[in-house]
Amino acid sequence: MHVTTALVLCSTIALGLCNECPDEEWKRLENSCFFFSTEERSWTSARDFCHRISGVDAYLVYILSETENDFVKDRLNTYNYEHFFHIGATDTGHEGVFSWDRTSMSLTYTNWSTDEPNQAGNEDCTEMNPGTGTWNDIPCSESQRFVCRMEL
Ligand SMILES: *[C@@H]1O[C@H](CO)[C@@H](O)[C@H](O)[C@H]1NC(C)=O
Ligand SMILES: [Ca+2]
Ligand SMILES: [Ca+2]
Repeated sequence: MHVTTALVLCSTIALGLCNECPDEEWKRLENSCFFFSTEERSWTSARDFCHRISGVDAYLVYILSETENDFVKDRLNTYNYEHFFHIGATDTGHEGVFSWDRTSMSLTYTNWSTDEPNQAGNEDCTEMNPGTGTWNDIPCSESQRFVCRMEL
């Protein structure tokens, strides 16, 4: 196909067919890209980092299905279970009601660890256990690795 024709098709048929993730640090699942940090930040700082990263419209990861949860968990496994990762669920707005960092997305799918979320002390942010793929509410100030997500 002629290059110009391909460009026109890519810009007019915005189906994500021609788009790619920003760089090789992002891993793709269908039309979403996921960034797995190696540095540690508080949940709030990680959220701000995701929003700014590469100038793209990214968020702390939101997880909408078991397939997506498996995808994220499998990549966290490459860190040998040493590191728990922030995910985008928070109940800072309304204690006990979790929603995703991405605007107005409440949790349709959840995979809480047994007896979580438990609001032990003051826990309004969420991490994923890389061994099990299950979730736990934690203090937002806790510093650890994190996952960002964007749509193509
Ligand atoms: C929880 O996550 C693990 C790992 O992704 C998965 O194997 C399991 O099926 C999930 N449980 C539910 C209820 O989705
Ligand atoms: Ca809470
Ligand atoms: Ca907890």
